[in-house]
Amino acid sequence: MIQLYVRNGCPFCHKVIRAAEELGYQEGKDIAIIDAAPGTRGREEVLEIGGKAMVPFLRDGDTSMYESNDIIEYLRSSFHTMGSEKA
Ligand SMILES: N[C@@H](CCC(=O)N[C@@H](CS)C(=O)NCC(=O)O)C(=O)O
Repeated sequence: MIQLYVRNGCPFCHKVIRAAEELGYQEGKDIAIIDAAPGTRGREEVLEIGGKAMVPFLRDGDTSMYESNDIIEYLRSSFHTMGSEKA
């Protein structure tokens, strides 16, 4: 499942979450939304995987990325693949 690391009060994170919802991703089923606020395990994971303490951050298997616009583009292009996997 795609993992999206976010934190409260981050407008870029909210933009990505909104886009995921609009694309039809269902939280807990298609995408896991993980809190990466300072002091959380999520924050440590972002740092370990991506090397920077920045959100939003997406991980999908071996793929990982920062930048909300890139994440939205990735979600858009992955949705079809994901749909065929579910079928
Ligand atoms: N250009 C980035 C900006 C992301 C960004 O500025 N994120 C802020 C939170 S809104 C951040 O992670 N700051 C560092 C921190 O929280 O430690 C994007 O579009 O995703």
